[in-house]
Amino acid sequence: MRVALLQRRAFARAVVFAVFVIGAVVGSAAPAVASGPTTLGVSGWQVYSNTNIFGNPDALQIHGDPGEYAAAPAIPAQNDPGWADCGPSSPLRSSPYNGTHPLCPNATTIGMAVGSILSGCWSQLNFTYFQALVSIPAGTTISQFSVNMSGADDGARISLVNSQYPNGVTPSNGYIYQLTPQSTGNLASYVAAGEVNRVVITQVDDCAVGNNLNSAQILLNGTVIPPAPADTTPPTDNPVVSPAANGAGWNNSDVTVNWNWTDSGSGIDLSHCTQSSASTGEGAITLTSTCQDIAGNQASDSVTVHVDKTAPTDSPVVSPAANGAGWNNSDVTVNWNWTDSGSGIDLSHCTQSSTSTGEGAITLTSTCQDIAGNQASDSVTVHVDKTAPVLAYSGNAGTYAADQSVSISCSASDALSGVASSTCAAVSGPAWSFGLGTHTVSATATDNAGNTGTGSTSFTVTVDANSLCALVQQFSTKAGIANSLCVKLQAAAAAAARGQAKTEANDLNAFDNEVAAQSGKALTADQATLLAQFAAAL
Ligand SMILES: [Ca+2]
Ligand SMILES: [Ca+2]
Ligand SMILES: [Ca+2]
Ligand SMILES: [Ca+2]
Repeated sequence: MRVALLQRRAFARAVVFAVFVIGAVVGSAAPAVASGPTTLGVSGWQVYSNTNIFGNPDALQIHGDPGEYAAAPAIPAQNDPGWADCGPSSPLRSSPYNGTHPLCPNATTIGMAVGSILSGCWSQLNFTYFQALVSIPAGTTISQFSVNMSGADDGARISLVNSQYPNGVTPSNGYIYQLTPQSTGNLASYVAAGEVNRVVITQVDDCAVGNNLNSAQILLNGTVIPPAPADTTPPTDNPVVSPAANGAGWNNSDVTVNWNWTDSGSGIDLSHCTQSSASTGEGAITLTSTCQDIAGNQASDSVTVHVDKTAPTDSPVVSPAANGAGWNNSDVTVNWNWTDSGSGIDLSHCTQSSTSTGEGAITLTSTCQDIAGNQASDSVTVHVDKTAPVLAYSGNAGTYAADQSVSISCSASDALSGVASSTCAAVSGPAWSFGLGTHTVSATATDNAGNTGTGSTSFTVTVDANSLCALVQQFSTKAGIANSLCVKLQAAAAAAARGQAKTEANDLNAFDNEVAAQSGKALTADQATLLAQFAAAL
């Protein structure tokens, strides 16, 4: 009686404890979610044998009490290599009893009945794990789900992993132990249709001599789920490249392939399927995905993408080349010489050459696109001056009397490249010094672009009696001589005005004689010669 009372109190406590273990992390990847199975079925059980012995943290002497699982190691991941198929050749466990007996000789029901590796009861614990994969087609109504067990020595709990509980859940009504039925409660709310649900049993042994889980079967809506039909067909895929290649088959950014694996039988095993792959780098890149269904059939697929992320580059050549001062004096053509090491340049989207028009600083621009759609642009500024410098003479009176002064200035200007060199020179001096008659001066100027301009101007030097008289007055060192010579010139002019050519000739002859007489005296010899020449022109 006293034991019975203790057990009732412990049962109440265990229920409270169980509430807290809902959602316990079981350390496993979620099984397949997408592209779910089409046939209801359950895989054979697998076993994970753990021969470690743990201290029992649970003071209650109830076989399989939920408090004992606080000592249990984490549930092994679904693909942990320690899992072994149940069946006649399942692993043996070294133990003092039934040491040669397979751990779980029946893949459908487990059928574990081996000796305990513990010594005594209550103080030591040993845990054994079993897992099965339940494929439930989409659209299946799930009103009841349970794991029905028998001969559980000493207890067991159920954990479920699916898309709803990717980290696993251990429902409070998923425990069986002394004083409870050998079947879980209804776990329907923890199960998902349209995918593979992983069912894990953690079996605990807390007392020698036996260590048993005679039978474990999974029920859906009151019926034992049948073994999954043989699935010998590997998954198939429907790869979608994103972003899609352009019409020429090229991408200009990294590419992602979503493989879209589906499996018509047991469903794909997400933990063994590459869902998407992303390219890195450039060039022809082959992306590969492998995928396995729950039955272990494997498929693989590859997609080759062509990625070019690098824009074309150019090597512009200016023709004709600018001179040393950076100027051209004719229209300039730039050959851009675009190249592309990836997809190649798209000629229909590349300016191959550009030619300037007009003058000044002219910026020529070219854009170029490669086949993958990467665009580049470049500019070259050329300096064009086609206009020659302008030469201008100023201050030219046109006609100068012999005693006047000539002062003509010359300027060269260039509005674009500027004057580089010029022969432009001022013309200045006494009119007599240029000699009688018409004189033409000219000059050239070259700009920095190499254009040459020319300019010229003309003036005429004349003489009459008055201007020759003025010249005599400038030359003669003696005023009396100058006066005498001027009287002769004025007399000649008066005679000419009267039409008396003979008298005029006599007067000029007298002028010449006096000039000759004064050569080397009041006049220099050169002055005398020049005055005689000018008088002859009257
Ligand atoms: Ca036992
Ligand atoms: Ca398949
Ligand atoms: Ca490129
Ligand atoms: Ca110019």
